[in-house]
Amino acid sequence: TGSISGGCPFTGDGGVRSLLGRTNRDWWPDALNLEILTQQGKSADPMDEDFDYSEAFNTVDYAGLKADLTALMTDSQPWWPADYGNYGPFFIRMAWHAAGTYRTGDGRGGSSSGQQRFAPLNSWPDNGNLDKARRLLWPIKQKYGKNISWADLFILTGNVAIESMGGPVFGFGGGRADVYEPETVYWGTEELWVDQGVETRIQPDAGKALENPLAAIQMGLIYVNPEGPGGNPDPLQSARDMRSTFERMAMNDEETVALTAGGHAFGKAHGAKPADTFGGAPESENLALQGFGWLNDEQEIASGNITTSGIEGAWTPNPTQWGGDYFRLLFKYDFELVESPAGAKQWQPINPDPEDMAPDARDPSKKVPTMMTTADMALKMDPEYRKISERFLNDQAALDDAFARAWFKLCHRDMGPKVRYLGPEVPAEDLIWQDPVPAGTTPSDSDVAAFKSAVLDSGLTVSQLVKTAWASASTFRNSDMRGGANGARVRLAPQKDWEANEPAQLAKVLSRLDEIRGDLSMADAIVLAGAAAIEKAARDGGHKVSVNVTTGRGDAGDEHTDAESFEPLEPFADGFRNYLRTKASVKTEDMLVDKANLLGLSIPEMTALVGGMRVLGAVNAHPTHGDKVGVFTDRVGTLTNDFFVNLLDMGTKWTVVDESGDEEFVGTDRASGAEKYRATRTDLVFGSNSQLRAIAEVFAENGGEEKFLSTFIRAWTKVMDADRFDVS
Ligand code: HEB
Repeated sequence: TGSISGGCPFTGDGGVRSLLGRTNRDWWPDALNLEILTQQGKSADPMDEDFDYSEAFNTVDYAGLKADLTALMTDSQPWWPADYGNYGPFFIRMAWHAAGTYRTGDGRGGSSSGQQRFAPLNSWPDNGNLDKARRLLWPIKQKYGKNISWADLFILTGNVAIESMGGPVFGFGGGRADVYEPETVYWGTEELWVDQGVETRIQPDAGKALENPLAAIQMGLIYVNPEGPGGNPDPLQSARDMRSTFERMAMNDEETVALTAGGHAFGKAHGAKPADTFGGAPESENLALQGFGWLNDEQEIASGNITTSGIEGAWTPNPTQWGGDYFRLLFKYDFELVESPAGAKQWQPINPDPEDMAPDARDPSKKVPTMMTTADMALKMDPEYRKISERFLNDQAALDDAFARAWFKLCHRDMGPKVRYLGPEVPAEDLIWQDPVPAGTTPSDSDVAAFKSAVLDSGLTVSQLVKTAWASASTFRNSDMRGGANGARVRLAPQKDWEANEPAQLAKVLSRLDEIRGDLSMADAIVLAGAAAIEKAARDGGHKVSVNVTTGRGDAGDEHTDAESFEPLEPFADGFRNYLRTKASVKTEDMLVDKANLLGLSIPEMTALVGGMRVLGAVNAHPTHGDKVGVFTDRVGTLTNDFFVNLLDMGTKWTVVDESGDEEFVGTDRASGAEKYRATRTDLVFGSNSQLRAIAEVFAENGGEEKFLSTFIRAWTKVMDADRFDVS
């Protein structure tokens, strides 16, 4: 395989599904419904509108915070006593699970907004008992208040835990602002979860591969099942699953081995008893438990009978000390398959030497056997993983470096460009996965004006200029803050060759812009050319507008670009340009909404952009109907509200022309029967869906053209500048 993209993000087996699969409402139909209070644009966020988390973070007493966190590690609480008197390992698992939901397919998940506080993640079986880890942190969160977000605190606490146990750390960047409601993310369609016997998603024999963008093999897991696929203790199959899931997390083999072995240098697994003493998950709302779930039996907790995963035991004899014991034991011993007291399958060293036994978590004078999970055994049994593991076994410094870097990447992968990182521990080194862009220079107003007029004399059409600017900027996704116009990576592989970007035409436009750009960066030239085209198009419609985009972008080169890592950003559908590569398992209009969400657009903004780009002729050529699909105007290239006026006109009758695909429509004159327009689902949904139709009406009615224009320009500018974290 090798590629991290792995095809269309929305292909699954089943038939057409909703964009979100199952949601909190399906899993907890009885949970308190607060959604009605967030209607009519009311926000769930308690912070003032002008609250700026970066400003707040920059005032935090960082050294004091770290000292408090270090002290917390060994401040054992009676309601959840620390194993070995040290919460460090527990907090590392908390941080890892906060970050580990990240997936490259749509950039969603990850640690950047503190989602572990909310359903479904707070209740995923794999996050078992992490409710207690978060609660242990509350006094520190309370003390530092709005100056440290939960999202930052989860990761920083993981870092401090590693440091406090002698582990290597590469750095920390703050800047993850909390949100106050669960994010709607596609987690899958399955009704059951991993603890209810749901099928595993990777089954090569049954022709089943991991559906994109999902990155876990069963509903309710962060990644793989520790006991092996579907509970089958086969290390090689486990390796196969680790490879696919960690690849979706942007991790290669070396990073996967370093992370897993490095993580399991610390702590233990918990499987003291069968899980029948468990209560429901936190979201099941047992009010007396105040947000706690799972294990809450005080007696069991006090006596150390803790069950989380069901697997029991530590990986090493020194579970609160960084070192090379994990690999030493993995290679020193043969392992036999055993069952934990909770009934989980795990691997135990055969005839361990006494010094290779682990201390009991509550009674250091007692020695207990160490263990490996089936997933750990994969690091020894899979030939590729084994090569890496053997290297780390013999070179501790290499493991230190690989673990520190991979951990840093894991925890920062979804934060976007490095300029977004805050605090005194941001590493100076630029890392390729940060998609670095060399600094640009800001052109003078007169240079901008001169370039804009040169663009209009360049022979390039409004449609070409708008499409090129869109191709450049619209890769942005606010899920992991990647993509966007800065760097002008639309000139580079793989973007320049994406079908959605119409490569031959794109190349022509880019080379013409290159000829006339003078001292401007290509990145600025592309965006300014789009702005010039829109201003002209509005002028031609009798409106004087200015499209005020930022400038000062830099140009990235191939040396700044991990081309493969950009593959998941390729659009398989882009309703804004009426582009659909292949019909997917979700409705085409769902994919438009998904893209609008990743671009941070509101419903009116999405609507205005679609209608505007249609009349500007900024649509992709349709395989059979050319470049007229959705272009409901006879003034192509003029910025008008024609799309909406003509869409809502009862004089046109619409019929579907590809019954099977339900994707293509023809609009005929109701009286004469003559063909007037061609359309796709993403065109007609604006007349068919009642909410979108209500917006279309606002844009089509008397006086609505101004409203349309201002909304279009606001939305356009938002997309063009979406990645300008370097300017405020
Ligand atoms: Fe881990 C723990 C699995 C990766 C870190 N883990 C754990 C457990 C399990 C696991 C089952 C137990 C839980 C309980 O408590 O019971 N992992 C796993 C798997 C994987 C992993 C399957 C994939 C392959 N880890 C990982 C990583 C990291 C980690 C990557 C980081 C880096 N873990 C961890 C820790 C711990 C764990 C630290 C401990 C915790 C405590 O102690 O509490």
